[in-house]
Amino acid sequence: MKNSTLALILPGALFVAFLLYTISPGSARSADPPASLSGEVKFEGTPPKPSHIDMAADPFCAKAHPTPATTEEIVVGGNGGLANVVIYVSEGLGTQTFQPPDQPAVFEQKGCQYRPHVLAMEAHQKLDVVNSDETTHNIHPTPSNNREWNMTQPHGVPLEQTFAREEVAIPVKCNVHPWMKGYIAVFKHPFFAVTDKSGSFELKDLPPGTYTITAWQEKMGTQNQKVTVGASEKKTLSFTFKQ
Ligand SMILES: [Cu+2]
Repeated sequence: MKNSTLALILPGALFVAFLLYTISPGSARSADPPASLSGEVKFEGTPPKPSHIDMAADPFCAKAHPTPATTEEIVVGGNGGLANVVIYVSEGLGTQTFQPPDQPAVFEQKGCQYRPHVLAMEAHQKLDVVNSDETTHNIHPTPSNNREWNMTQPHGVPLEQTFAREEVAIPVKCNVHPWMKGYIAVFKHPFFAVTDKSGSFELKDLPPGTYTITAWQEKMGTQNQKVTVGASEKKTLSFTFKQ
């Protein structure tokens, strides 16, 4: 008799516990341990030869490069890794919102070139524009989804700006030195990376879900891949650009 009562009560209690678990506020989903995506971006074929930049118009810039600087539209590393590719979540985050980091993003003018050549940052994050050169630069982003600004920056003078909206990617130029070209990609979430010469990237702390991952390259455009990641899952993804 006792055993059969228990046999009735126990499944019932488990069922109630299950109901409480599934309808509890702050669903278990948001507490799921995050996933990560890593991989490589490769350039297939023979990379175009970068051309020399003639900086003779500004003696400071010319002197900064005993070996002439080269164009940076397509930068390929020794193992075929493609640099300056922005990898980011373009779809799948729904209505989630993210607080931008307190740390500013830094865009430096050094040797009359932008460092990094491609910067990725968050909307409303502070942008520190640094002029490390002993010459005057002019920094002029030409966005299509943000406010345009255009400022002269003498050596060592701080300059702080921000972008309000997502945009991949904003071309940046210098009206003093026409060879200076760079890009700033702006996101409303923290799930982005920029490849170095190894072509490798990692997107960390992704909430489990299904995403479109986009790879953007300034000359070769964009590529998309769909991916689903579960809790704690570490997946790899690769992109290949050819020209
Ligand atoms: Cu300049």
